[in-house]
Amino acid sequence: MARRALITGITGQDGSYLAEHLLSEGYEVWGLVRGQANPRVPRVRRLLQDVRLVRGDLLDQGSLISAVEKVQPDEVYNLGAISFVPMSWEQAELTAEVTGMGVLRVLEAIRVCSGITASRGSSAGQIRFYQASSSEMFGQVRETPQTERTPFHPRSPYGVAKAYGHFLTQNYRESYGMFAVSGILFNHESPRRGAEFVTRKVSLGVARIKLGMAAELRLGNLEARRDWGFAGDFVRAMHMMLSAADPEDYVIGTGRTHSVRELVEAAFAAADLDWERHVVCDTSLHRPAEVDLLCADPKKARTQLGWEPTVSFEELVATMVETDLRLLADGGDPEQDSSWA
Ligand code: NDP
Ligand code: GDR
Repeated sequence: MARRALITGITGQDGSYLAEHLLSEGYEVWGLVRGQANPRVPRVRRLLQDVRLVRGDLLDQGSLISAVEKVQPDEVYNLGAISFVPMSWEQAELTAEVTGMGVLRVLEAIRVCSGITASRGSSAGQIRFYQASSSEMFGQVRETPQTERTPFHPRSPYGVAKAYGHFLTQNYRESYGMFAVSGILFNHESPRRGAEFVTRKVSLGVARIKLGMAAELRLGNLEARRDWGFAGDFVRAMHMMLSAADPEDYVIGTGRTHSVRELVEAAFAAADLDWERHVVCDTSLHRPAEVDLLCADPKKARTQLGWEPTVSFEELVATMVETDLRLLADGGDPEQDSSWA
């Protein structure tokens, strides 16, 4: 029988790539969707025709228990979150509820549906659980590159909520013997990235300027450095973690770091444009507390899982710019995410 996976966050960037990957591995894939008329659902239905949908919300414990009961998954991937860091200052409580407490609710749904109690731990045939942890937990980094042992110092309500979910996942593993793991993923991008994140904002901005639809691109802190990889590579790592013999946490990143300035230079160069003529630095886009430098040490994932990234930073940026040039030239609407088609 095909293995069955339940993915929260199916309408997001990673949900789509993970669903495609699991389908290609022969899985039966279910996605959790919230809302009575979620505008992203038609996009999921178009792109991921073989994915089945089940209703549920990370804010609603009962709905998650019902979803796990209905789907009877072998694996649960918790990708759902409020994931845009600036929003976590504006709606800190909601971020704590969705991005932090949502992890507790999914773990509880699995625990309850599996009949696991403090005195009756988990046994063979258990549901395996993946939590989408984040390099934002490292925040003001204590060492570079960051490993599974680097201490956390989150710099946003988002990072704090992710740290809660991370420790809770570890705690359910230790308390109940659950196969529950966290992937500490560094930034990963693609043409399906939300337009609010800097890579997509830049690739769309470059495309608009190249096509004469805009003259400038307003950005915040150009000096921040990130370890940017390709989302398609990173979802493979999620699956590898749940397919491993033992439940362990892993850092996933490329091991290379670039500044936002370097990202901008590469993206404008890919369209034969001079970035200095178009980019405007806007201090209103700076964050209350910034994460200055992130760079992964993915050695554990490489040696224990055999995971390697396949797409370089330069290829990623060029692909995103080319895709957005095509999308806008064809009259596509990035708000409707036509680049998913
Ligand atoms: P996206 O922002 O693209 O997707 C977030 C998903 O969460 C959407 O499907 C959204 O669904 C869902 N969601 C939001 N609120 C709720 C809720 N109350 N109940 C159920 N689902 C909800 O994120 P990504 O795909 O980029 O990231 C996936 C996960 O990985 C996130 O948890 C993110 O924090 C984490 N992460 C991402 C990294 C990256 O670089 N992309 C790096 C490290 C971690 P809806 O359509 O209903 O809004
Ligand atoms: P990040 O991604 O906060 O790292 O979180 P984002 O792309 O939003 O920012 C990266 C860096 O770019 C700087 N920056 C800008 N960012 C945005 N969004 N818009 C701008 O105009 C701009 N100008 C400069 C930021 O200050 C920051 O330093 C992402 C999310 O996917 C999280 O959910 C995930 O956990 C982490 O990556 C790892």
